Amino acid sequence: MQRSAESRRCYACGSPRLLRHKELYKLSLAHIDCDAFYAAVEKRDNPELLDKPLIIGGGTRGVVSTACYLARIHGVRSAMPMFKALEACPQAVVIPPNMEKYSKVGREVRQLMRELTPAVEPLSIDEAFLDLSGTENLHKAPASFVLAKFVQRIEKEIGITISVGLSYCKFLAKIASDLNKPRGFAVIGEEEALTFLRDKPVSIIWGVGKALTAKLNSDGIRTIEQLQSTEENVLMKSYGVMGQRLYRLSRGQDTRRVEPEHEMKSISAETTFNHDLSSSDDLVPVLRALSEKVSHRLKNGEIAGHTVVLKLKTQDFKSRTRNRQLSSPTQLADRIFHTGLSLLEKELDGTKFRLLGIGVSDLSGNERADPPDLVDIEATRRAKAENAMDFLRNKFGQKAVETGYTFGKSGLGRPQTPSEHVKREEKD
Ligand code: DCP
Ligand code: MG
Repeated sequence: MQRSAESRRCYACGSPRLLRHKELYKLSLAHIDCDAFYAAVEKRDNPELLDKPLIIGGGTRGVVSTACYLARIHGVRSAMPMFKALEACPQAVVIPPNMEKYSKVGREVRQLMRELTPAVEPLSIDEAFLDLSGTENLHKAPASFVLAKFVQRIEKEIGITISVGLSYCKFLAKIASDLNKPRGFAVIGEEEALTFLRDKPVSIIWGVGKALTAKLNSDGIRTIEQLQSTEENVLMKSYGVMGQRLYRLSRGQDTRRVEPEHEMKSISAETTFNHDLSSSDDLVPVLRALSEKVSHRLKNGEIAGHTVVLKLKTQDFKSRTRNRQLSSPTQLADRIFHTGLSLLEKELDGTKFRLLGIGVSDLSGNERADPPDLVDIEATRRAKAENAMDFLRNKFGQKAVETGYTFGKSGLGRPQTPSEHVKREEKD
């Protein structure tokens, strides 16, 4: 970006990469994608890897998850079988993926994105659309400047690089972010959209996968220019609803809005019984199994809930919901279960129940979850035991360890698979 033709560096962000564009002050829809994401995180954490070709992959799937740009020079690509990748680049360092670490970094990047605008729509672990329209007053700068600064911030604070595509619609912003990777910053304006798209293959159109590309090709349509010169009704006759999309996108017309991520409000699991149940003997093992399910979801998502919610439905379809706030957020099956149990015990008066559910709400990250309980030594001991069980389950599978509550029960009150489900309620 530059103010005058003589500038050697952008006056706003200091970058030596100058960029000029007629619509630079007007465009505000961005797509951001991290470069060689998993590999970049590993290089950040081990500088010895910086100048080495790096492949993240292997493990049980035996394929490449990603490769750094050095390894890509040798032809290594995502989803390639590992043996082929090593044939292409025998000197590559191979590291198995550490998903927990990458999810954390992905979350940190999204968090910083949300400081630019609330309109952030994540598409995957390392990419998102951002709508920066209307944020000029807040930032005292147009979107393009804000994004250029953001690139620097991510490099400095997170230690990885990103590529930015800036346009007026989702379709072209996503294409743009891929144009100059890595550390790319590409702009596609409204005026140039038609010419930009003209010679591109039809396969770059959003929703045109292998099958449709093959069909279009066999109908003699290879480039977007050919779609641009075809009438809408003709395309619709041949390709149905997709024909309309082909017509519009080939002309750079895309009105899809950036839909901010709906944050989760609660996580719960519930089950409807085949036969209505009323006794503690039948209900408690179900409660335990459901608590473990909820806990598993929380641990996987690195989230915690501050309030435990018990849900019951009586034989005559009346709902009962009981809540209890905890002293600290939890992810532990043990805490969810014991809190749920004390709520459940008050309801056991002979009433027959057709449904039991347990969950947590007031969700947050897991940073402050489950501090050691100095008062209840037993609870701390059980928490330690649960962590040990998690370790074994991660190593040997979910069914490797069962607790006394669920082990060897008749199965009568156990969740009945068809109706059992885990719910993620979305915030509106
Ligand atoms: N990924 C994977 N298997 C694939 C594709 C991707 O496991 N077939 C993982 C690894 C990537 C991450 O998802 O690091 C993000 O996917 P991208 O397609 O954005 O690829 P990269 O970020 O690795 O590279 P690029 O710079 O091309 O975006
Ligand atoms: Mg990426």
